[in-house]
Amino acid sequence: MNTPMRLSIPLLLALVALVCVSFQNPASAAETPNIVLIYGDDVGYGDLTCYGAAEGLTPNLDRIAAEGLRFTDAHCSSATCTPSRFSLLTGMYAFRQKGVQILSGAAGAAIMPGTPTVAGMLQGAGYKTAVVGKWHLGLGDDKGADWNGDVKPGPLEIGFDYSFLIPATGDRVPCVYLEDHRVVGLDPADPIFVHYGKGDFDGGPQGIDHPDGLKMMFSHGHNQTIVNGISRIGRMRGGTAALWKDEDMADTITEKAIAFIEREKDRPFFLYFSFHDIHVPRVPHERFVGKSGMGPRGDAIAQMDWCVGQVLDKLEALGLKDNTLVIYSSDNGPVLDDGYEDEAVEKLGKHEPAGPFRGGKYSAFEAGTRVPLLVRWPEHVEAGTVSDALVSQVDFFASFAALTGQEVKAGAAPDSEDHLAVLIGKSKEGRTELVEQAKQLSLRMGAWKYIEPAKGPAINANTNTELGVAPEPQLYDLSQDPGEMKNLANKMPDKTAEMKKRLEEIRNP
Ligand code: NG6
Ligand code: CA
Repeated sequence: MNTPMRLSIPLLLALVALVCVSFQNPASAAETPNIVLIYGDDVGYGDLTCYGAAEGLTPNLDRIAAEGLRFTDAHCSSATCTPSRFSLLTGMYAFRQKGVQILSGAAGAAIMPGTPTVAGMLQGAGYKTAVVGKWHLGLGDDKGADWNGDVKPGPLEIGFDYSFLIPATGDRVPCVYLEDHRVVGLDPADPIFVHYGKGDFDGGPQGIDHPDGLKMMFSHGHNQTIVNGISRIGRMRGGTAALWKDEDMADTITEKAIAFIEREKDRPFFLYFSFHDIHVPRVPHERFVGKSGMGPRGDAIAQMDWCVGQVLDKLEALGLKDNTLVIYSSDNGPVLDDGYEDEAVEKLGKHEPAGPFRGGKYSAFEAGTRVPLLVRWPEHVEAGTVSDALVSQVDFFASFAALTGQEVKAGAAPDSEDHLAVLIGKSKEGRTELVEQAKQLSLRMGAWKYIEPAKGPAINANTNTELGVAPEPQLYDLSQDPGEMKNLANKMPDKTAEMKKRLEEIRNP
C-alpha cells in the first residue's frame, strides 16, 4: 500500500517562499517573446497624435499606445543619433567611449567585435536577431569600410544574424544599401569610392556647383555629391546601379523587415527596425505627398506611421501579436530645418514637435532626449496606460536580459539598469538618476535637472535650436517648470553642488 505523501511544515514554508521569489524575480520566470524595436529618427515628443499632434496623423502608432503603454519621461541617451544608438545597443553611456559622436559615412565601426550588445545577449537566449534600416554606427576597421568587398566589422560581428542597412544616414554617402556584408546590386565593373573631408576627389556633380537641377535645395551643408537629384554630405562615385531612390526607401526597408519576421516566425526573434524617417532629406513616396498638410516633414511622419502599421498587421496575420513585445521610440529630439529647404518651418502650423519641452535635436534641454516611448505586449502590458516613470533606452539591455533570463556578464552594459517591471507597466519606480548627453552632460535626479556649464553658442543658428549651452550651471525643477525657463542654480547652490558632484562621480566612476 502506498503511504500518503506528507508535507512537513518546514517543507511547506520552503515551497511558499520559492513561489514568492519566483513571482518577484522576472528572471526566474524567463519568457522569450519576440521583440520588435522600432526606432524613428529625429521624431520629437510631440510628433505623434498620442503625444498631442493632430488627430489622424499617426493612427498606427496610436494603436500601439491604445493597446499598450505610453511613457511621458522616456529618454534616448543623447540628443544626436550615433551616441543614442550606441547606448541602446551596448547599455553603456556613449560619453564613455571617445569619438562616439555623429559619424561620417566613412567612419569605422564604433562598436567593435567583442563588445556585449543587446543583440548578442538575445542570441544567447536563442533569438534570431536582425537590424533593418539606418545604422550610423560606423562600418569596417579604423580605416573604414571596403565598399567593394566584404564590409565588416559591422552588425553581424556584434550579435546580429541578419542586416539590411542604410550604412550611415540618408543624407550621407554612400547612398547604397548593404545586406549582410555586401552592397546590394553593386556591379563590380563600377566600384564605389567614398571620400569625406577636403582634398581632391572626383565625386561627380556637386550640389554646390549645380544647385539648379536639384530636386530639393540644401539650406546648410548637404552640398556635395548629387544622388537621385539630391545633394548629400560627402563625396562618392561609382556604384551607379546600386544607388538608392529616396522615395522607395521606406518601402524597401519595410519589405526587408517583414521578410525577416516571416522567415523567423516560428522561433523567438529580435528585430531592430530602424527608420530613415523623419530624418532629412525628407522625400517620402508619392502616395504620402501632401497627406499631412505640413509638407515633407509631416508627410514623412505619415509614411513612418504606415510602415509601423505594416509591421503590426504582419504580426497579427501571422498570429504573433500576443507573443511579441513591440517597442517604439526615437533616437533624438525634433528638428525642422536640418539642412534642406523642405518647408518644415513654413508649414508647421500649430504642430509642436517638441511638445511642452524646450530645445530639440542637438540640445541639452529636455526636448533633446525626451522622446516618445510606446510598449505593447498584449496580456502583459495593460492597454491604454500611461507611465510617468523616468526610463532610458540604455536600460533595454539589462531589462531584456531580465525578461529572457540572461545574465549580464561582469563589465557588460555598465550603465544599463533592469527596469523590466517599469517597461511593462508593473511598476512606476523608474530610474532615480539619468545622464542626458548633448554637447555637454546633464543629470536628472527625479524631477531635478542639472545642466553643466559649457562653452559655445546658445543657439544652433542653422537649425534655430536652443542648445541649453551656458557658461554657468543650470538647475531646473521639471515638476514646476517642464519648459526649463527658471534657472534655480543661484537660488539653490547646495542642490546644484550636489548634482554637479554626482555627475562627476558617474562620469569618472
Ligand atoms: C549634422 C547634419 C544634419 C544631420 C546630423 C546627423 C549638417 C550641416 N548637418 O551634421 O543634417 O545629418 O548631422 O543627424 O551637415 S543624426 O540624426 O544622424 O544625428
Ligand atoms: Ca537622429
